[in-house]
Amino acid sequence: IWTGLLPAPPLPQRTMAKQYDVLFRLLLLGDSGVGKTCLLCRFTDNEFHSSHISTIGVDFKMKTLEIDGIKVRIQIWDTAGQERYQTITKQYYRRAQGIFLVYDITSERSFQHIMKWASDVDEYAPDHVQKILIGNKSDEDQKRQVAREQGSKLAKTYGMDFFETSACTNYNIKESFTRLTELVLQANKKELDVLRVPFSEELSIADLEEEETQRDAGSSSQKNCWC
Ligand SMILES: Nc1nc2c(ncn2[C@@H]2O[C@H](COP(=O)(O)OP(=O)(O)OP(=O)(O)O)[C@@H](O)[C@H]2O)c(=O)[nH]1
Ligand SMILES: [Mg+2]
Repeated sequence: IWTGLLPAPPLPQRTMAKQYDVLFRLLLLGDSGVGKTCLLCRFTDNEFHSSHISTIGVDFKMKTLEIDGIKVRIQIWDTAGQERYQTITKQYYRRAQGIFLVYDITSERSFQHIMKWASDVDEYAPDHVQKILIGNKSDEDQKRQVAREQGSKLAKTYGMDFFETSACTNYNIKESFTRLTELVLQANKKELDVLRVPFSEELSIADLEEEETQRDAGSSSQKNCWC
């Protein structure tokens, strides 16, 4: 059947469906190899890769969650843990509203480095940024070097929530992403009330954010070419 002359279907009208109410940026930080990219892939695509392909610079994925009837679009920035990318990755701290500090329960070293990551956050992220501590690879209990209690004690010292997770078995993944998003939502409640005025205005704010995101993505892919 010749369909070449059929008109293209109309583009979906952006004004018809409200896609989200608010957009937040979350950031994944921690040493190389702790599983930041795997946590993100598990959360957004329900996938797990057993090979370690080090992230170059930064990358991001999006997901929408509904919390208390509010559609929250989260843009999750996945940073490279390798030292040589830190000049780039630090540029992303200041625009984050929530940060995951990630270590690997089979690596004492990655746990000790949390102090360094936390002090970088103090220096480069906004004051009101929400943080949670993640001890990943909880499935590898036989190789454990960091006791659960050590993680929860450190989190307490910093006043953060704490989760042990496994990107491999999908343990506590949705819970930890949802928790950080809830914290950010609570912390930004005032601004959110401003956003929740007339529907048309809400949408245009969302559109602006979307455009900004596309610009960000453009600049991030340029920065990804770091070789
Ligand atoms: N057993 C187990 N292995 C995991 C888990 N999460 C990640 N890994 C493995 O750990 C390695 C590193 O994972 P990545 O997600 O690439 O680590 P990363 O933190 O993004 O590393 P950089 O991008 O270099 O900063 C990979 O071989 C993963 O398969 C987990 O929950 N359990
Ligand atoms: Mg990575």
